[in-house]
Amino acid sequence: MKEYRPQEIEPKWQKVWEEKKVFETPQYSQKPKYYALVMFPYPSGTLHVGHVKNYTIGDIVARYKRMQGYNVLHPFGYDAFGLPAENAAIAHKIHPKKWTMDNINTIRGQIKKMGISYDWNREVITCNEDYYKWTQWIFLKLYEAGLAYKKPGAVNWCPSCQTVLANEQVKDGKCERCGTTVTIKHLEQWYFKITEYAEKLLEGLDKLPGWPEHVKTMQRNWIGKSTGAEVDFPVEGLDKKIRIFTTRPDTIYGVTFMAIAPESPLVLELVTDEKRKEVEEFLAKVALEDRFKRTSLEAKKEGVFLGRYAINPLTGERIPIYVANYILYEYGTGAIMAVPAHDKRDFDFAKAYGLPIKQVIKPKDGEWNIEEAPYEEEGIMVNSGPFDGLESKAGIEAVTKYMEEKGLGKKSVQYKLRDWLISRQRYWGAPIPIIYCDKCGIVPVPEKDLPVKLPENVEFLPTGQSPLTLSEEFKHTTCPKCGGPAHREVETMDTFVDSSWYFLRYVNPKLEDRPFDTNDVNYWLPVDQYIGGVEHAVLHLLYSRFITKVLHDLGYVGFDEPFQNLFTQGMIYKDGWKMSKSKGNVVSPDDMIEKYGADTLRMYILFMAPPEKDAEWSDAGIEGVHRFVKRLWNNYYKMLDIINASDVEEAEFGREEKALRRKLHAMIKKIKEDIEGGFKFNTAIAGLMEFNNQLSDYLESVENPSKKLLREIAEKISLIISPFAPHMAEEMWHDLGKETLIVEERWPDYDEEALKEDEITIVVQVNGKVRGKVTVPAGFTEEQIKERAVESVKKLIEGKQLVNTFYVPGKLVNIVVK
Ligand code: ANZ
Ligand code: ZN
Repeated sequence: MKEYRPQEIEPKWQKVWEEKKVFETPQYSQKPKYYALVMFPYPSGTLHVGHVKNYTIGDIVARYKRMQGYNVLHPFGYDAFGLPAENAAIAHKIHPKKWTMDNINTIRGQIKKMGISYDWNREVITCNEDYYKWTQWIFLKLYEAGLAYKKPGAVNWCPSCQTVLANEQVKDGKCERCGTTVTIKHLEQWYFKITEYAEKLLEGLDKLPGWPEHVKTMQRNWIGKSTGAEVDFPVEGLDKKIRIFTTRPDTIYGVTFMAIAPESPLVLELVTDEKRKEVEEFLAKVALEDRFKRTSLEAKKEGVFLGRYAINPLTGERIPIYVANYILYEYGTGAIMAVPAHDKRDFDFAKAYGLPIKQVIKPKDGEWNIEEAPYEEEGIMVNSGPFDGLESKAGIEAVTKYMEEKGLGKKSVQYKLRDWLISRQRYWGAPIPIIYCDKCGIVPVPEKDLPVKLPENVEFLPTGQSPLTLSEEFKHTTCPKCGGPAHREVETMDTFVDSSWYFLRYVNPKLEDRPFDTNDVNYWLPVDQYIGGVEHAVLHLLYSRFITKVLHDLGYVGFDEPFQNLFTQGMIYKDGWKMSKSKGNVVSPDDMIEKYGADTLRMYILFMAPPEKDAEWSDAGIEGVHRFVKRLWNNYYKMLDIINASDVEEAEFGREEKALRRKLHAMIKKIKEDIEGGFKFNTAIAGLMEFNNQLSDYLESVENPSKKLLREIAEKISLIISPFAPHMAEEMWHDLGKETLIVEERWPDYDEEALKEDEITIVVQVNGKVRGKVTVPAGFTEEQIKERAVESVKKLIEGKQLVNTFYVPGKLVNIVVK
């Protein structure tokens, strides 16, 4: 019998697929389209099995859909700009481009050995000029639309990465990439106005039933929409007003102080002379503190009285004004009306500074001791003059309406989302296509002058400034408007800009005069299935949606959501840790392929856990799957031996054959449902394992196996496993005598008829007299048949004692009663 040698058959079939160009996707086809996309990697080294999981899942989807008659687009590329390349340049004196391209070559080789069905003609590399030219074009389009602008301000600075970070790249006050505590710097930087799309980005989520709920929730929370009111509190004795934002206008009768953010210019405008020194000292102290810690819910509440009072516009009460550390300057209006009875932070502050706590909302039922804890829920308004008795919701409306009528305030919607800071003080990114001219000011680079190329010979030094700053050749240019001397923007774009549109470029990767063709992208997009890590929930996935919506509104694409369905896969751990070079716990796909073959590795990755769950790598686990793969192979070639033996007679289907055929079709049904019902590849493979055992039993126990049945099983098995273990499937199919490639065949459907169990009808006698009939599955045991027979005559024998039952196989049951 033929031995299983993955090291021979895998490269062989990979070559055939390549030569026959089977994975090259026609731009248009009669078949329905299907765009299967995996998040492209950052080429920072070699891939480990965790990365490969992503591509394996994508490949199952792509191959399965292809075998269901779809025109499948399944491309691959590299998110090739970014810091690690530049850090490697500084550390090893190797140019970022060389470092990146070397890594890409390694990764490409690794993936090809996995047998992933990519259309390699569509490979996209974001650091290539023919790509970043169009990233710059997108910048210009946003600039023209007023959606890219430059402003000074406090920005997040990573001292280790030596560059600014977008808010989305700061996790719990730390750099998302390197974990260093983020500090604040004051810089003039470029932003994309993603806030203008806050509402559209929220609304769009409701049209994405194919996204996991938790990812949508993360995006909703990140956008952070709050509805409430802005109210003006006049300052006593000054011709000034403090504007606040509140989500709880129903609590306005409970305001006992006001609080302003330390960064607000209002603080120094309002403070009295007596209090000035104390306040200035407080501001100096806060300025040194970590902004993220300072405003966290748990942080100690601190502040200083400004010596000044405001007037509550509804009650006319005098309200002391404080500067307080827990107020964010960038949110709402940077000032609040404080209601300690109903807000925890205000409560803590009031307790610390001995300020009154006045209850104005009470629970619908029961009492609440407001001195002990704030009551933060909605309830019934009390101590609120004409509004007493209203429920919070109605109260919010009534108070807001009243204020609007009196010109005291107005309804307001606020978002937590901030504009996307896209400048980076680094070399290895797409240069921002902007020129500064002393005469003309900010001048965008004309489209015809794109790309603004990165100069090759620059020095890489960890200075905190872009190396482009030091490149005279790059910096000096002429103004496109007036022709006078001018200089270029020396900062580059966040790499998340590169990855916010790569899925469009795959459609027309070689187009020279446009980033993509509108008709072509309208045909291929939205992406039918996107697969990647959940860590991008509010980064890449939000930015891509934003850029798509902008391109849609500018008329370049006809759809406004890029990804119809999203699947987030779990990670692979080793020895309880995320795989990383520094932990030394990386499992390399190359080693596994050498040892077991790519088909085993693919099967193991899919079998180890539900693909959305994190899973722990186990050497014993892959061993086990490898043994299964070999058993399956052996059964297959045992079947082929029987099928091809001339001295074996064709036998009729007996009971065993019918039962095995039923199991075959039940398995096809199960695997189909597992795949289509949501990526249940692990149970699909378990189903295959179970069937393989049943097949073994049959082959071992039956003397004269049916050739016809074995031929059907062999055919179906190879087709079924083709998306999972494509090389082995191809080899089996070929050895079965087929002249086509299995990848171009249809995935099998199950035979509804075969699923039906055979039935037999049994006569039921009581004390020897015929009393009826029962129909039971042919596979029933004697015990089961007798049980059914007794059940069918239950009424007749009620109250009598059952003495015995006799069974004449396939014919009758006689029940003896007294
Ligand atoms: C009075 C009040 C009474 C409030 C009450 C809450 C409960 P979200 O849901 O996050 O939008 N706030 C407003 N601007 C702030 C800022 N810049 N820094 C810190 N806190 C700020 O929260 C809105 C609420 O957070 C606002 O409603 C305000 O406090 C506070 F029983 O106003 B509230
Ligand atoms: Zn000029």
